[in-house]
Amino acid sequence: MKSVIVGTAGHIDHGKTSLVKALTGIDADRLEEEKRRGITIDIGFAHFELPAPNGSKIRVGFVDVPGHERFVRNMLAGVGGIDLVLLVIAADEGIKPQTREHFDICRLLAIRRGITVLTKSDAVDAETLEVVRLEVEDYVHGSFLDTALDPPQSPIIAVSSLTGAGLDELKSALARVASEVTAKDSAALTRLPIDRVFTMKGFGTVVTGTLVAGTIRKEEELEVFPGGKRVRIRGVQVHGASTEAALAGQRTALNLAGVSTDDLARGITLATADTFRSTSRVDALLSLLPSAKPLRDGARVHFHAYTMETIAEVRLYGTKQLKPGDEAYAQLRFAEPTLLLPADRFIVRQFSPVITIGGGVVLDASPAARRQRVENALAFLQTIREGPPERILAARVARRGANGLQLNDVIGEINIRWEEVTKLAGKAGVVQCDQLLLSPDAFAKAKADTLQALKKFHDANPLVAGMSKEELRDRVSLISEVFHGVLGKLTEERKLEVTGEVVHLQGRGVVMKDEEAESKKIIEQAFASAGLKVPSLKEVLAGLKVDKTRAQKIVTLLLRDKVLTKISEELVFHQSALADLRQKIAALKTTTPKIDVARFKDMTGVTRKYAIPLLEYLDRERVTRRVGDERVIL
Ligand SMILES: Nc1nc2c(ncn2[C@@H]2O[C@H](COP(=O)(O)OP(=O)(O)O)[C@@H](O)[C@H]2O)c(=O)[nH]1
Ligand SMILES: [Mg+2]
Repeated sequence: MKSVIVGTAGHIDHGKTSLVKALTGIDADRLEEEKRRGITIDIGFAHFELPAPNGSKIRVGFVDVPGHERFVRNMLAGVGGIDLVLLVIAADEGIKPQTREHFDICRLLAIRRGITVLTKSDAVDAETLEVVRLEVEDYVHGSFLDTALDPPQSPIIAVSSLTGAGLDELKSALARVASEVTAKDSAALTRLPIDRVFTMKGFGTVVTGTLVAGTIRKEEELEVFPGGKRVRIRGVQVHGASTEAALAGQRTALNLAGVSTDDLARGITLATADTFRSTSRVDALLSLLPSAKPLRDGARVHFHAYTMETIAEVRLYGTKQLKPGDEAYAQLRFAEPTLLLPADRFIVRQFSPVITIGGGVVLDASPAARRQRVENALAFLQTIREGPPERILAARVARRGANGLQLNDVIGEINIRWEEVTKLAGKAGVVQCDQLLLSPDAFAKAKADTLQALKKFHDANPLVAGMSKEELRDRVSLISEVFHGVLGKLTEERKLEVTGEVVHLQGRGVVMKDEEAESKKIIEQAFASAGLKVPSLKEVLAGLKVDKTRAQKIVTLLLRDKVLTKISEELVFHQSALADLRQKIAALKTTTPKIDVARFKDMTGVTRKYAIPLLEYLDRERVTRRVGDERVIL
């Protein structure tokens, strides 16, 4: 069943709460003070089901907001997650200040669909109703509530909650519009902005909110933003009924384990764990309402997004002042960290007196910590604004330069699922080194630097086979993933060769003559095929065509490249034999934590003459530790 969230909007006393009750039978004014004073103070909730035009059912959740100007901040906490709005205007009063302010907010939040409802139709005569209708039609002209759109999207409907007139027409219009709105994505990463926190007898901590993305299942663990605390979901309710899972687009209540209400409040967000980061600054496109005063660079504002609010300092990019009705790229710096993601909408209100002055959309929630040149920042934000996704990813990777962007961080930074990341990375034309994404430019530079460093080394050390990996990485100062990616690529391109720990340019390093190369092969094979029962080095060298000094040089190279390892004056082993041995010993650990010489001899088939030096070698390598006559396997 499709779930949509409908918000009310409009001036106080225009009949919003009465309308919700007339439609659903539920009184959304839940606070004692609200009932006593007869006004809505905080957001309230109701729900019902509507038959969709295609015969299925739609579950409609209502968020009823207060119309009083003093409670606009509560209205903002409710409007963030709605899919469509009922703009409520009383026929006997027409457009009033909070009609305008709420409507401005809906437009700034880019709410796409809605219905204009003229309430209290019973309180005016037909002629007055017609005048108000014309006035309202004019007012919403050119907006998402424009009545003249083709095909018709957003009707104006006159109703009376008192007599019931017009309610059926409203219901069928609501069913049509609700069936047309794009449903929230329940497969996306989960985010639940919290609007209420309370304790319930016998349950403990309960939080509620509109699930704006993803799915929340019982027993799942979520992360609290800001702060990073973990909570376990003990129970899930949707519209007052227990369920196994809540889906995006549903009013959701969660019973939480592992937290007290002191750690929670309206404005926090529960989200998929280990994925996102809170941020204290975002780069955004900021629009100022035509009715606002000019906004200067550095001004402080009240910032609202979903259910959170904080104070923000506005840093305009490339201009000293934002004119009414204009928009500009800006960095918003928050008094408190919060979870925000690209494409999130927000509202800003004047610091004092507090009125709504503008809003916008988050483009980048992980801006560079260092101040960058304005042109670069502007070009980057322009790219993010225009897309497409693969170009955005390419730009995000490029700005990380030589250190690249971890796949893990991409997910949180642009809010996409793991499965989508590699696909997008492929389209973006970025280079993947292990779990890291790097721009083609940065990768090309890393390659060039590496070749350059090697060339320099060979020129300075003509008699040395090559450079150790460690020294080379140090010289080019690349992070490990990039360095290994570069070595892999350059090997593939046959520009260099890696032997053990040594790197040399193709065709450089110590050049072996044919006889030497052959001798090297013979030595290597002699040891490789012997396993642990190695021949003596003398024996092997005696059988070679080359003279003793040259033979010794070859052995030195094999030892330095770690193809052979000397474990005592007489004993040399091939690295594959030693690797095998280490593995065998490690595998033994689960069944036999200790081993003595006799057992070792049994296992390997070597004599005592070999066993003792081998065990001492294993001690040195910290594979084993000698305790008395035995070895503990580490
Ligand atoms: N005559 C008439 N009065 C209404 C109607 N709807 C609401 N009212 C009255 O208008 C007042 C304000 O209604 P309420 O729903 O609380 O307005 P809200 O502040 O927008 O939520 C209450 O006294 C209602 O009884 C209606 O359709 N006709
Ligand atoms: Mg009300």
